[in-house]
Amino acid sequence: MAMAKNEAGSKASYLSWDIIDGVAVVTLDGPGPVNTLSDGLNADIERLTAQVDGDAKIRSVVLISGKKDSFIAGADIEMLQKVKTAAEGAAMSRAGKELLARLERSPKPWVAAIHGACLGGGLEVALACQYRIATDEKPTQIGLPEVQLGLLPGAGGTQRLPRLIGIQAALDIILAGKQVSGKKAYKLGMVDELVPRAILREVALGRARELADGKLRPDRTAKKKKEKLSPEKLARLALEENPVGRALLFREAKKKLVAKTHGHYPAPERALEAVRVGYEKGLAQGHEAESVGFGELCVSPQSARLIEIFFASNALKKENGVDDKSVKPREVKKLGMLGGGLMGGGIAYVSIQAGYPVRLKDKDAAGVGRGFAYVKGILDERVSRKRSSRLEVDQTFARLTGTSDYSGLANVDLFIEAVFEELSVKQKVLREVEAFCKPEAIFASNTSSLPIGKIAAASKRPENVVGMHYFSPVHKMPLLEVIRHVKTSDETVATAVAVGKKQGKTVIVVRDGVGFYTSRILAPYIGEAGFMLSEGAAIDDVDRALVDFGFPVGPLQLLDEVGIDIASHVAKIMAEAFGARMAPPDGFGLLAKDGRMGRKNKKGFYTYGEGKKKVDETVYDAVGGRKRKPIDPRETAERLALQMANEAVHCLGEEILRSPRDGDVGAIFGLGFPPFRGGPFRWLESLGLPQAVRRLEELQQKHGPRFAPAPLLLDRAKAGRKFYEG
Ligand code: 3H9
Repeated sequence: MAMAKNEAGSKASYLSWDIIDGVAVVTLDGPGPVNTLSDGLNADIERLTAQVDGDAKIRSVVLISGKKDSFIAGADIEMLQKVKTAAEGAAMSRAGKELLARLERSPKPWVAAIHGACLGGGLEVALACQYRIATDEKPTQIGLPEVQLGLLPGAGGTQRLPRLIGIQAALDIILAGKQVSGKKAYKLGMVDELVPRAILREVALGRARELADGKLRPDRTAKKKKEKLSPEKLARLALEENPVGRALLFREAKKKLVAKTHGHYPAPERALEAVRVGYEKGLAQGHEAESVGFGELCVSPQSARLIEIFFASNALKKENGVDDKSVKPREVKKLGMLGGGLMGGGIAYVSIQAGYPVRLKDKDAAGVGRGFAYVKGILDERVSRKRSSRLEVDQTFARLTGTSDYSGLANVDLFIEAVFEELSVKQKVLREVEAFCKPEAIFASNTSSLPIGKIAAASKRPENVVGMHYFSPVHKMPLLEVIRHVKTSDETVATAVAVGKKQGKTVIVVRDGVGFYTSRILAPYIGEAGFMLSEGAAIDDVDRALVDFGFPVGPLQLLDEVGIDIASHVAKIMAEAFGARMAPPDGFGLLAKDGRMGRKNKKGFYTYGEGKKKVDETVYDAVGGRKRKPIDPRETAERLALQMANEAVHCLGEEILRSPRDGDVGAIFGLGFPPFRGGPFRWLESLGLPQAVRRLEELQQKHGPRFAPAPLLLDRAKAGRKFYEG
């Protein structure tokens, strides 16, 4: 396709354009690493629309990004953080919509040429265009993630998306804050065409011309949509086409939502409401419900907390994990995985997925085989869920080799051990590795509680020894806790952090100590659940109270998942280290003794036979008998959460943690602390530190010294200071 030469051009600060053959090709390229909808870009688009409308030479428009991998990543989140009132937020939403309505109604067709992140307000811009083309490449992610920030799509997304792809399909995206690939977006009808990046601009230019000439009329009728749908989806669509069916659909969606959010997350509920109003009362009212909802959510505490977490995890992505920013990680070309159990297999998987060749060692061929089978199982699931092609997973799997002796491990740069949680076993493995490995090789221990310094005591090169505490299941859990003992070198820490980030983890670095950070704050929380049982509470009542507080599962259910045997092993280590503060309640310690291990042997706090999971009443025989007493759920949740948060403050005071931010991220990403509460430190701040001290002291009076407020909490409360300052 021959291109006419640039006829006119302009450069504003956020975009520039060339007019080619009557098409204004607009390149979005604002300051900063990604394009965002900021006051600056909005003003430039406004000027551009006026120019397009008034310039007879322009017949259509292409919007394309000048950034490497982002089209538009949504509204500028920092700008949203500055919104002071709901009215201001709603006005911002209305102004954005007015602008987009001008594109939508323009007689000159607008084409969105999408490569990279096309999220939130970015997708809303694309939805207002008359035609959308996306690349079929990895960086292209299209979606409406607003609810993950405690917001709703405020620039028309709740109205335009359902009308484009159907209500249920749109709700799947809006209510979960989902992002999909270019290919999936095409399948869903969110974009009209899918092309390789190399020809994106050219194809977009061609389509813009065809649209202007009336030669291209995208057919998005229901009939056209139906051609692509499975019988099941057709039935769903039929439901959407009449008011009774729609009412049913909205009712079901609301029920499902509330069951999931327990009413803690107003954003998806407001988004659902806006979609419903748009169908039941018409577009104008739907848009208005969206704007009002957006404004209110902008100033909600839930959104403030979720946005803080977004920025906290972004900041962690850029850090090397040590105070000296100039420290560089060592190059890791090959990884050695010692132990092929659940953890070892999981770590091997995330490592080969990150591109590392991994040699997996276990004590015999059967152990190696188990590790391989575990990795293969996860890869096969990716294929069946259409996340990867067979070719891709075969190539990934080829990076894994195995051995039952130490052959093929001499050139390994980083060893990660995940053998039995026993100091002597870990030290033995360390000594064996050091007998043959390169002097600069790093030895990382995946332990959840054993002090790294004690493991490193067996080492000739303790500066190369570090902890890498992964969470189970490794391929799903987002956190990695890197632990440095007194002699670990900065370079070793930075290397462990860099590897963890490459494995896709959010990484916090903590100082060595029994239980480090996450296991340490989990112990008194779980222990308190045990005390509740000893006082006569029912298992399911305690679990429900914490789920209602916002945890994904209750503490006793969590124990069943982790393994009661493993937890009681860790609890013993904790009680030895911290004394009375972490001593388990009477009877609780006996539970592991009669082979009660949790889900893995179908014998825990619950029974896991056929049918519905049920409380195993025989547990009560060890903790005061089967007659149980009702509890106050709010008080219960507060009591357990305060145990966790108070211990987190101990960790900050003892400099186990480097910052409250790391403590909040660690508790949310590692233990499921409710994200909308912002983590233990933000939660304590939201209670007010003097009030938190008062509550702890009341609980101390009632239940004993384990509730004594941490010294740092007392200091901060007394001084009228917070954890996050400045
Ligand atoms: C919205 O759109 C509301 C509308 O519906 C209504 C309007 C009326 N704002 O993550 P990275 C920064 S709500 C400000 O490291 P990656 C980020 O902080 C918004 N800044 O890169 C970082 O800055 P720095 C809905 C943003 O490649 C840098 O860009 N949109 C924004 O791993 C690089 O980011 C979202 O929720 C933003 N919107 O991932 C999308 N986006 O270098 C949020 C990015 O100074 N963004 N930054 O630390 C993301 O999910 C990822 O950043 C993205 C890139 C996938 C885009």
